[in-house]
Amino acid sequence: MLIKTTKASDVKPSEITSKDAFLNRRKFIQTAAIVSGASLLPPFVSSSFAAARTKYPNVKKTAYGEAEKLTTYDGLTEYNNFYEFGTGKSDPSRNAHNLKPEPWTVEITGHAAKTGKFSFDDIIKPHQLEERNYRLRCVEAWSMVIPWVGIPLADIIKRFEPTSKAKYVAFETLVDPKQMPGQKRNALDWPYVEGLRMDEAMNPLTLMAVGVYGEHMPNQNGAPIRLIVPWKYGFKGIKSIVKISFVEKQPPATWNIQAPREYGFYSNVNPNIDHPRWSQKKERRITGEGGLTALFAPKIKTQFMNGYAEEVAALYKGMDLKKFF
Ligand SMILES: Nc1nc2c(c(=O)[nH]1)N[C@H]1C(S)=C(S)[C@@H](COP(=O)(O)O)O[C@H]1N2
Ligand SMILES: [Mo]
Repeated sequence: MLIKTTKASDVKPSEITSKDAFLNRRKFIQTAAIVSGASLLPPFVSSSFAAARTKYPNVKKTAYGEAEKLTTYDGLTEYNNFYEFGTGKSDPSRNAHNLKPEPWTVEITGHAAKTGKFSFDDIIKPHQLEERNYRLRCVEAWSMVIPWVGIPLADIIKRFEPTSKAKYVAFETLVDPKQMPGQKRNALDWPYVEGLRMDEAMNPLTLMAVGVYGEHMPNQNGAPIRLIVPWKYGFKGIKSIVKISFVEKQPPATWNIQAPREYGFYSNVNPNIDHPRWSQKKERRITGEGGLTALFAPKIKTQFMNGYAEEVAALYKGMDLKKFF
């Protein structure tokens, strides 16, 4: 999805090479740690590779995706898109230790009875956390299955009592180049922004995710709180959210304003509508096993609405999906 820096398409061989180099280096460092003792290692090693992992005490299991083969924890934390930490797939896992997800504040603004600044705990405390396995289909034609921990966005939204003027919900990611070193360059216009129509935001599938595998969200996956809209391309799932606004007009969305011919506002997963530079008919599932990368996994068919059409197709009834892509 690199637009400003190169004309490159989805997954570049150079990224795979650097990923392999990274994994080999990591193995070397782990071995070195066992041999020599961690205290001899440079400080970045402990902070980026031994990030503290914290379990949530009370997560309700659900039936969502229970039959799916999950992407491993290593897979979903070592192959990421999070341009705030660099544009390479392994940049987030290397650089996201700079992010401080605690304390965290989310500002709620716009057309709602209750607005203001809320701590992460204020946002999540009143709710039961759920585990849901969702398919994540990146627009670059790779996919994962991730056991998210989260809360239906609808339940959170209701507490702020949006008014009838609130037709859309807009989201913003943190801007702080000290914590997000990728923001020192203008690979994208910061902040990363996204938006949903109100009925999409209120759909029971839409999740505010705060973790994976029963644990707090890894920094590179968007700690401490990020959006998951499983029937849309992965880039709609904006990470490390600091602002939620209830607005009247369709809000800007980062990839849509960056390259409007390539990425629509809706961005529903649709194998029948190719990206101008590549097909969307198939995808490579990244399981994380055997050091699999997007280049080497076998291709599988991409499902209409990522397989969630039964739950969400009604949202787009009467709309020309070629026009509103
Ligand atoms: N703020 C922000 N959110 C983001 C991105 C990003 O670069 N910045 N990348 C998006 C893309 S393209 C994808 S595919 C998903 C990847 O989520 P994951 O790393 O948790 O798998 O995050 C999305 N959210
Ligand atoms: Mo993506």
